[in-house]
Formats: sequence, C-alpha cells, structure tokens
Amino acid sequence: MRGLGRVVWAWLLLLQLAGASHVVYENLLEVEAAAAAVPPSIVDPLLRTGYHFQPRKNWINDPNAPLYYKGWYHIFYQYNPKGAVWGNIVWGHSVSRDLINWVALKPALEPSIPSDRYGCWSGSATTMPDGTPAIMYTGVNRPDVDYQVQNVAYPRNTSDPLLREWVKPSHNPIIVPGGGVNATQFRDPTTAWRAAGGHWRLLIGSVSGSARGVAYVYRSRDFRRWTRARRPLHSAAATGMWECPDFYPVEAAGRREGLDTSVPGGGRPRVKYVLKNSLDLRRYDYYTVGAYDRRAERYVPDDPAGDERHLRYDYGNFYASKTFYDPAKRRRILWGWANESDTSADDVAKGWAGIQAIPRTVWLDPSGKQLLQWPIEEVEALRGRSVTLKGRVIKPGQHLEVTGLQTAQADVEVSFEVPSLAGAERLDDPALAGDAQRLCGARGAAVEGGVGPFGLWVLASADRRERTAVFFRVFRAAAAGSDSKPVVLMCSDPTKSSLNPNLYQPTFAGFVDTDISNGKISLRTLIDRSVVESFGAGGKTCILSRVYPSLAFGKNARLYVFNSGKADVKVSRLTAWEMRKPRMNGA
Ligand code: DQQ
Repeated sequence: MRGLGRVVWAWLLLLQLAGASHVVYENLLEVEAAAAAVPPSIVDPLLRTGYHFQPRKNWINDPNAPLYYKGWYHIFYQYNPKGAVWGNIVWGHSVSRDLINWVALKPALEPSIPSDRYGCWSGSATTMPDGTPAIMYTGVNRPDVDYQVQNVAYPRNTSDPLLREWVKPSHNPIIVPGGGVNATQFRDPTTAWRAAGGHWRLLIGSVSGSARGVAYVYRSRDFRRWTRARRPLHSAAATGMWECPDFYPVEAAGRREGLDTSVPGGGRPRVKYVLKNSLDLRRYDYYTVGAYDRRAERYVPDDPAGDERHLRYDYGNFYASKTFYDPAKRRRILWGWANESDTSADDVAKGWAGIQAIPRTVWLDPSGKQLLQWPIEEVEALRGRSVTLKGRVIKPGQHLEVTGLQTAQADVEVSFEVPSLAGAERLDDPALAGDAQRLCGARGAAVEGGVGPFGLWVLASADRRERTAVFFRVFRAAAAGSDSKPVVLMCSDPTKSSLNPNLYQPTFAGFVDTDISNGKISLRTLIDRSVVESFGAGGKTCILSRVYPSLAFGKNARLYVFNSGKADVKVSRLTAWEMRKPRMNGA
C-alpha cells in the first residue's frame, strides 16, 4: 500500500476504535479512492514535455549564449551530465534550423582549465566584427568559496556552422573580481556591445554590501583586457544578487523589429533600452524600460519607481532568461528556464529536470511602458488537427468542453468578449490592490466573482476534479473616478491540477495593463503535458506553470472554457490545435 493509503487506513482504524461516525468514515473512503487514482509516481512519460526544449535526460537550468551562425540557431544551457539535480555544471549545446527541432551536440564547455575547474556557469555570446561568435562565461575556480571569474572561449573552426569545438585561450581568466567586488557573487557576463571608438562594454551581475543589486560595466578595446568602470550601469537597494543580467535596445513606438545589441543610437528617441535581472532573492526575472546614456555609461529607468514596481517577463515559473538578436528574421528572441515543481526525489526517479520555455519574440509595447512577448512564429508549424468555436456565450457558473481533439499537447487561442463590465467587483483592499499574486491567492479560480473568473481549464479530468485554471478577473478600481480603467487580473491557478499531494503548486498572477472597456481580451495557452504557458492580451502578461496531473494526462486530458463570474462571457472565437512533437535532442 502506498504512503497516503497507509495513512488513511491508520486513520480509519483509529476512528473505528473511537466509534467515529458513519459520515466521517465515508469521507475517508472517498479520500482513499482519490489516493488510489494517483499513479504510482510522476515518472510517467506522458508527463514529459513534448515540444518544449529539453535534453534527452538529466538536469538543465539557465539558457546560455543563444546565437545564430551560418544558418543555424544555437542554444547552450547549464547542464548536469551526471544526473537530474543541479551539479557538475557544463554547457550543454544543441543546434536547430528553426528553433523548434533540435539536435544535441556534445557539451561545448566543460571544466578544463584552472579558472573554470569547479564549474562553467552562465554567460553570453557576442558576435565579433568578422562575424565570429565569442562566448564569455563565469568560471568557478576554487572549491571552497565559489570564487567567480570570467573566461572567454572561441570556436576552433569558424567554418563549422555547428560550432562543435570551443577553445579557451591561455590568457583566461580575462576578468577577475577587483577591489570592492564580492568575489563569490560576481557572475553571468552579458553580450558585449560596441561603444564609441569601437570599444567593447559588457555587464557582470553582483551584489554590493548586504543587498544592493548591481550591474558592473566592464570596458575593453580588444576583448581581452577588461577594466571596470568606476560606477555601475545601474544598481538598486534591497534587490540582492543580480544574476544573469541582460541589457539590450528595443525600437521605441511599438515596432516589432528587433535591434542588434550593438545598434548605435543610445540616447536617440527611437531607441529605448531594457535592463533585466534575475533576482536570486526572489527567483524571478524583473525588467525596466529606460534610457541608456552612453557618455555617462548609466542606465535610467523611465519609471522612477521601476526598480520597485516589479515588471516581470513572466509571472510564473521562468528564470535566468536571456535574449539574443536574430539577424535572420530581424527580431529579438527571449529564452527562459522553467524549473520543475515536483520534488527532487521525483526528478531523480524520472531522470530529468528543467525545460526551456518556448522562445518568445519580444518588442516594446506601443505605450513604451512594458514589453510584449509572443511565441516565435515557428512554433505554429507544429500545429495539427484543430477545432474552432465561434460566438458561444458562457453563462455564469457554466463551462463548455472543447471536444474533437486531444489537448494534452495543444495550442489554444481564444478571444473573449464581456458584454457588460457593470458587475465587476470592487478592489477596495489596498493590500490586495497592488499585489496580483495575493489577489489571485485570495480570489482564485474557484471563488465566484462579478466579471470573471473566466478563462480556460486545461489538463482537466472528465470529472474536473483535476484542472489548471488560466483566467481573467476584472475589478473596478478602488475610489474610482468615472474615467478610471477597470483593473484586469490574469491568473494561473494550478491548486487543483493534481491529486498528487507532494507538489509545489502556487497560484501565479499578474495585472494586465490593457483597456478592457470595450469588453475584449484574448488569451493564448500552450499546453504541453506538464507545462502550461499562457499569454494574456497579446503578450502583455505571461504566466508559465509546471503541473503534473495524476488523472488528466495523455488521452484523458480535457479542455474547457469556464465562467465563474456573475456576468455572461462570450467566446468570440476559440481555436485549439493539437501540437506535434518536434525532433527534440534525440529523445
Ligand atoms: N545559474 C548559474 C549561475 C547563475 C545561476 C549556475 C542562475 O551562473 O547565476 O548554474 O540560475
């Protein structure tokens, strides 16, 4: 008998001895029946993602040095070749023609020199003026205190488009932590960019004092000798270690086209900059949009409160991300790591842990205040059989099943219309009004609202005991003037996603900065067996959740549209596609 079963039967015995009531006894029988339905473990291959990036086995974390070279996309990643937990870190390496079908190569970087002897940690690629990529990465060179230095590596053979061999020149390490720098928190060099006179600049993440997050600027003429600028590019109190910083230009005014990291024009109104940091304290990726003053070598967020306001790429499970400029399609692409949310013991049992989110195109929202993100167009090549619904009204308390296709591995696009916002709840608790996560925790998918919650139940069982809800909820702003915008909350609520009790399944949420006064809002959700990756309002708010259904997997996974508010919601259009499995690193 498995663990939970043993506990239940022990309870039953105790209760019988104590003469417990018939009702309690029946409830416990129900619990036992539920426990019996839980598969023996989450090792089932039907829970292994199908079209998200992952190696054939073992642990992965941060995406490293994404680049495009001679017709091939490259992704490197933090990889443990020996197991499904973090450790023994090398740079895994895979290549692709389309960012969807991947071929695994042998690791590109492994500890081999004194300055990376205890680990080849995260880093980035920079394209040299002759088109050759260079990799800068953090090496750990002492076993005891994680002393961190920065190394460089170059391709051995530039005529190999697969860049299979990398050489570490003997002048490594090329950057060591100098005076005043915390040598145990000094890592993850960014892609370098060209400054005046063709000199190079790059950033290294760190923390100063006990908790001031810092992005140090390093300068070089020759990519070999680097010196630290006196002042950091930017820093912010109480944010802790800035891991995996990323700094890049974006076109102002909502043009979707990406910009090369070295684009001239900092300070020109056409170009804005994005600074992203992965906050080790919180394990989320935060960014601001701002201006880069090239002369002073300082970055200033447009929103003076930007460092506290916490814009995030993704309000779910998404960390240590990195962008790159894709010259083939002139776009900027974001890669981010999604960890598991099962137990380490589960990871060891299943032999793998960690995926990369679907690469996303990123560009500046026309408001200039935030980014927009959308799955790269190539993912649509995986779409197979589809079902479309149009003009279906979902009454309060009702749900509608989308039938006619399997949905354990699917792509769903839906446009909602709310005919009236009059019944929207008031948002008058200030503690909740500014905190999407808490708001969603307090008013999750099961709590009836005014306008919403409405959205999708994905990876749902036929009896809907298991379901992951991805939904919107609309509020009237507190102390509203007649012209104040309704507040839109987007949530991913996996609290009912599995009968397995040993999972970390928090609700995730973000506000959606959209004007819903015309009643319209859209949602796209990529479902892939144990990941649910959602894009609200055309990519304004994104949430990735890892879930491990114990009933709703494989052919048993169902998809519904639901409305638990008091107002009608219309599905103007919904299309769901089955998703094919691409070539994924030989798995
Ligand atoms: N992961 C790497 C570090 C980085 C961290 C080590 C972020 O370089 O700071 O695997 O997840």
